[in-house]
Amino acid sequence: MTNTDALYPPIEPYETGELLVGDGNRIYWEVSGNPEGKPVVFLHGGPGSGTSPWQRRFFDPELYRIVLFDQRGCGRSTPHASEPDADLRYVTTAHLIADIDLLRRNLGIEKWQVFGGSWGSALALAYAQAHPDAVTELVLRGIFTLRRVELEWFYEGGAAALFPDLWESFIAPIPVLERSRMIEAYHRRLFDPDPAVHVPAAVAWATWEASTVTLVPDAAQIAAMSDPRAATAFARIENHFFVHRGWWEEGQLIAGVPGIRHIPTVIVQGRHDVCTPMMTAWDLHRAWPEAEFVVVDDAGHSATEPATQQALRDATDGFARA
Ligand code: STX
Repeated sequence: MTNTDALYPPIEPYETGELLVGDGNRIYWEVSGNPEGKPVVFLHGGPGSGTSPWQRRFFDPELYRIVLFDQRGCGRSTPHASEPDADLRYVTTAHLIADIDLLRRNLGIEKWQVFGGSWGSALALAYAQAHPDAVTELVLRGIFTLRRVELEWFYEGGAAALFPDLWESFIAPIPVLERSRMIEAYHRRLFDPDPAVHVPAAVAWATWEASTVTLVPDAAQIAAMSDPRAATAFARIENHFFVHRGWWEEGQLIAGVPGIRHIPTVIVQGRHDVCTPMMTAWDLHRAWPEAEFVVVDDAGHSATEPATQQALRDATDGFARA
């Protein structure tokens, strides 16, 4: 699915499990690498995309104890948000932050590195701001903070300037009179219990995102993300978080930098990121000049591109060897 030449070789987990987090939710988790190594947790994007095995490979397996988990409702976690009558009442930012910290304590980890891209960068900032003493370092990629301007850019027409052809497919499931509020219009369809309504909407939503996150379209990534089950969970969970603006005050994550600025941090941003454009990484950099700021000139949004992978690997190698 992905060019992973810049990454470490494929590895399998030495331990996997399901964490009971309450509210009927079970969280799939796995640990790979060195059981005695430096702990790191990988926070996936979306929200709602789930983890993939290649994401273990950002970390030197001799030096890191690598924890991946699927956030509530997606990946191998249950109940899955693709179920026709899924109820996402217990899927909120506060729940995800509590799950991360419960997982940390269950694994017997006192402090860990937090690595997150895209939505994972927002969740990493929020987790670090809630639990600064549990975080040794942060590696943040494709910075996303769910501000109004970011959502309007990607889901309400800004990015149509660059992808007018793909935008037509994104707006197709929504009647013309509802197109001035796409996130809300999608919400009504994505949460309709009838698969004949929610599946095509979910596939259109996920296809828009999958088709615009790389410099060059990646057919395998688009196919994987437009699988009906994966697309339904991804689109529903993303849309649910966006309708609720992440349960944050506007600008809260960047305003919260003073509480975490002592944490060693690397920010990696693709220059041509259309999904989470560089304006947000720049605002974070301005608020947090001590954090190392790496702009990858030949990359878009996704962590599947080689130059971004190299920059992320440099960051994790640097922290492991410091
Ligand atoms: N969503 C950003 C995000 O986290 C606003 C994200 N978008 N696409 C992805 O993640 C994939 C890399 C899973 C395609």
